[in-house]
Amino acid sequence: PSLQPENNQTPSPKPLPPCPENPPGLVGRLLIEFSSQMTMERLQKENPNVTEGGRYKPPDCRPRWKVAIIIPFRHRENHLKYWLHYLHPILRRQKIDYGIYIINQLGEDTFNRAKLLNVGYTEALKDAEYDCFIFSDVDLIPMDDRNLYHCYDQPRHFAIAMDKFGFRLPYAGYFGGVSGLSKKQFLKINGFPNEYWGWGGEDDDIYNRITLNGMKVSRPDVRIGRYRMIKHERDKHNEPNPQRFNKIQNTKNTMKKDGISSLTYKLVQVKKYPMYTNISVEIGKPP
Ligand code: UDH
Repeated sequence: PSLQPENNQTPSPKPLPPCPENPPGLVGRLLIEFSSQMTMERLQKENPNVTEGGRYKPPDCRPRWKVAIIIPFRHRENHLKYWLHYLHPILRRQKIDYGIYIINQLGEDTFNRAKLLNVGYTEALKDAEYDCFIFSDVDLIPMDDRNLYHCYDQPRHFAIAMDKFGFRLPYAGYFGGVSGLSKKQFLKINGFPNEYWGWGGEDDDIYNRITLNGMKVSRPDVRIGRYRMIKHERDKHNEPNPQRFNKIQNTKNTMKKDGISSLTYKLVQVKKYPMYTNISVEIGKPP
């Protein structure tokens, strides 16, 4: 009898092995600086394996999570170039299956970070079956690639040691900058609040949602969770919100009705660029 397969199709490839928990290509502490000239052309040359819309998956192993990285955004083009320049190679070394979503608030009304993050969650899920969501400010770059951008058993706070806070947590319940929740964890807290207009408080509200729902925050080692922030002045139309102190006292009452379940917005444009997907939205203004 012939040993050849009966049809002449090539045999199906072997299933990939699961990705290692500690990817061997990591380099550890990184040098991060923001003085060299950055262009999108340079980014594309540096990242030939990133596919349209800023998607990537490791060719040689099967990652446990499918990660949408969501960035709240308005008028920070220069920061975005640095973020992409540093993060694409880091995420590739980390063997992450990911897509990058920039959620751009149109118009000049008051900025609303948490509402944009809710929009990002919703829109990313229209694009692919993500089960993990990492929410990152555009100006925060990890200084160590062992800070792995996937999800964990508990909601994750990644940016625990920022240069601007002297590489320490500013307070025990800090959940700002870069955080990550699985789809299940995100839905358990009804997503993020939509009613924090202007700067501040929304991250504390999210922290409250997590603890009030019986979860706790997981964090990397303080030597690994270090970040550089690109220095900038306060943006226009993102003044500190004077209501934030009152509002974070009321999370227990507000979280059930204000969240992903009550999110409304107007999607204006989805555009896939080589290094990221841009989602432009109108999210309204404070009442
Ligand atoms: N963001 C924008 N555009 C804006 C406002 C905010 O893209 O107009 C996004 C961006 O991803 C940013 C994040 O929202 O990283 C958080 O906003 P932020 O950078 O204003 O918050 P942060 O606490 O800075 O980092 C507060 C102002 C500090 C002024 C210091 C002056 N020396």
